[in-house]
Amino acid sequence: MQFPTFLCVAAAIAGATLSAQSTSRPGAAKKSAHVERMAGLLGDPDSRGVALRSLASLGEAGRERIATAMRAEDDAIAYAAIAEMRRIAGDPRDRKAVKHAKTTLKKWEDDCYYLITDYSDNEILRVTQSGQVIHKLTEQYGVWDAEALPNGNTLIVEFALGRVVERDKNDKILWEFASLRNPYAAQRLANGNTLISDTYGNRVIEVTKAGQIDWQIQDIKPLDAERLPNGNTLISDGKAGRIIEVDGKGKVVWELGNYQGVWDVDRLENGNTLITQRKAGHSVIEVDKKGNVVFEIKDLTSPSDADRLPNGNTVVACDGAVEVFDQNADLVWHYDVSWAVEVNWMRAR
Ligand SMILES: [Ca+2]
Ligand SMILES: [Ca+2]
Repeated sequence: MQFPTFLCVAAAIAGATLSAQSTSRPGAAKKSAHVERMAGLLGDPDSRGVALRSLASLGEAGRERIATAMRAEDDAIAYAAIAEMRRIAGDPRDRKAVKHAKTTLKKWEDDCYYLITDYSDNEILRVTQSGQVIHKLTEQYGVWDAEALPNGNTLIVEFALGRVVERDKNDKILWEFASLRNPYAAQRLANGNTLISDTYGNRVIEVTKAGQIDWQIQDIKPLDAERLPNGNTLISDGKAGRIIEVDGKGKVVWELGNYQGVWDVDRLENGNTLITQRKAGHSVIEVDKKGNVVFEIKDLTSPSDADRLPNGNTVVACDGAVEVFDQNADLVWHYDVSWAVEVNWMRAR
């Protein structure tokens, strides 16, 4: 005997509805709406902390949203999410959450990478912490500095050719500024301009996308320069072995002197300054505002660049390797490179 077709359809719909109800807990729809609402608040700095705590309390679905936020374009959202995931991993009250958070953090760490400039082998490499090369630009001659841009491109300082270029992942040049005299460093600024240490041109210049010089400071031998959050510019001046901070008018507002082969310089979040002494110094030092050395990594082989990592470790580009040191200056990571002149840690996105 055959049922009329409409009865079969009705029975199938009823069955589907019943089975859906039987597998989902009451309130699940409400909970998922809550996850969505909290995730939507992550863009608001005032609500971010509360939203993350709330997501952490909403089980695996909430934690997955935190995992997504760890890879956000916006650094502030990403770093808050990473900190929250680390907090969950360290909270022993919920063993299932700890396990999930640790797996998530491990996967994220595996996707973070170092951008390494190898001056001897003419390569710019993207290398993960497990030592896997995930991208490589070859035949990059006379390159001293490279930085990975959020758009996936690479800003490259071609020391030997006297120019700074932006290349895409297929090595195509999308932007360039030439007529430089052996520049050593460049930084892409938030406004889209590029800050260049035109070392043998004895100047630091800020150039626009259209190639206009917007700002400059002269009569120095800059090996590295970076624009600080307060708008000033931090410069290592190789001529005088000094580090200076200049304001928008070029006035020196802070200065430390007498360093041996001063090279790379970074202002740290704690207000201290990280200095790489390439030649006679062979060391990386962290100094406070008055120049007192509060941290030091000694006996390096011709270091050119050092960066402080978000976890407090320090990565250094040396002749022969890229190395990471912990807060006791003990070596915790080593990667062989012919001659690393620049390294930048990039978080997974
Ligand atoms: Ca640096
Ligand atoms: Ca660096």
